Amino acid sequence: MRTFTNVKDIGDLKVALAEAQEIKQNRYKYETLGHHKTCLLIFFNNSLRTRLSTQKAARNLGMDVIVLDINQGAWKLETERGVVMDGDKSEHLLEAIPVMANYCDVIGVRSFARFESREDDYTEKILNQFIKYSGKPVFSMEAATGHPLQAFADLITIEEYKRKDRPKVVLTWAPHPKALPQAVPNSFADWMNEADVDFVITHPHGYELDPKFVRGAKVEYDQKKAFEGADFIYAKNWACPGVTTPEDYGKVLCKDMSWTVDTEHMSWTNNAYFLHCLPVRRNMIVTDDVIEAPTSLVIPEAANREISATVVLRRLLESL
Ligand code: AN0
Ligand code: CP
Repeated sequence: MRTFTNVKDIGDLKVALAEAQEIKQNRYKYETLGHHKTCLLIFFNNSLRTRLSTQKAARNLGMDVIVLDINQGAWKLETERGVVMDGDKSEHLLEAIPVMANYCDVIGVRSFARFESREDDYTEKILNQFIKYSGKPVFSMEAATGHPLQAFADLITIEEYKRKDRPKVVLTWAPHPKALPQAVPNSFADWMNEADVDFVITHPHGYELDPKFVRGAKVEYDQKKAFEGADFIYAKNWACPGVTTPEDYGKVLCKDMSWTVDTEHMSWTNNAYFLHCLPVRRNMIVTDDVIEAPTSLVIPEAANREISATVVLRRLLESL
């Protein structure tokens, strides 16, 4: 595996899940694989889980790790070609990428959607420049349209907790005060569509996700109907994806608090487990009671980020 940006990169999910369990039994099983190899983690945006779990994963494999918060301490970067750089940006991404690549063997990039141009975000303009100009294996740590390390950890968690062979998994939109990217719901849909689950997406009108990720999944606009019989509820806010109304791309169209996942919502389900990628705003996305209930899996889900990252880094190391 030379890049990790979507579900196709990981191949057969059953094989990947078996590898995840193998790593979970002994996370140091491949501790010599990364000897004298350096993993560079580049953050254009904030992170708690990805920052820590990916470093831990790299160390599980014996790698050295460099973490760079590129907006703090490095030169301010221009990302557009052709710009006369007479402003506050001192360095161009087109030099910075090959320079950084000199010092490492594998590169992780976190670069959120900027909501300036749907096309730039949905063509993954920043991540693809790293893939093109670094000459190194590149993996997404949440880019403009996907967060595959999260979706892989989510699938591992569902596999561990499912009570039937083919559980019903519901992705529900929930309210949030600020515009958030579609990366998490996009990747969750990308993975659930390939997994052995009955997958349903529910959101208010106008929040339709990109068809590239929704594919054949069922979309149910009535949240209560969607929740009926659910075994897992996956809550997430996202801003308008601009599929039906391109002019609304990145806007907050709805703040309807009746979408907040509370105990009444959970009573419509088949005693479902609750999932969220975190960070979560309590009593916007989910109530205190639901996130603190024994059926809340948010902490084991976050713990599985170390496992998904270890599997992915192992595959990337094997490509060197
Ligand atoms: C980010 C998002 O919604 O994409 C990161 C989630 C893992 N969340 C926030 O910015 C709050
Ligand atoms: N879930 C997740 O990616 O969290 P961070 O943004 O804290 O890394």
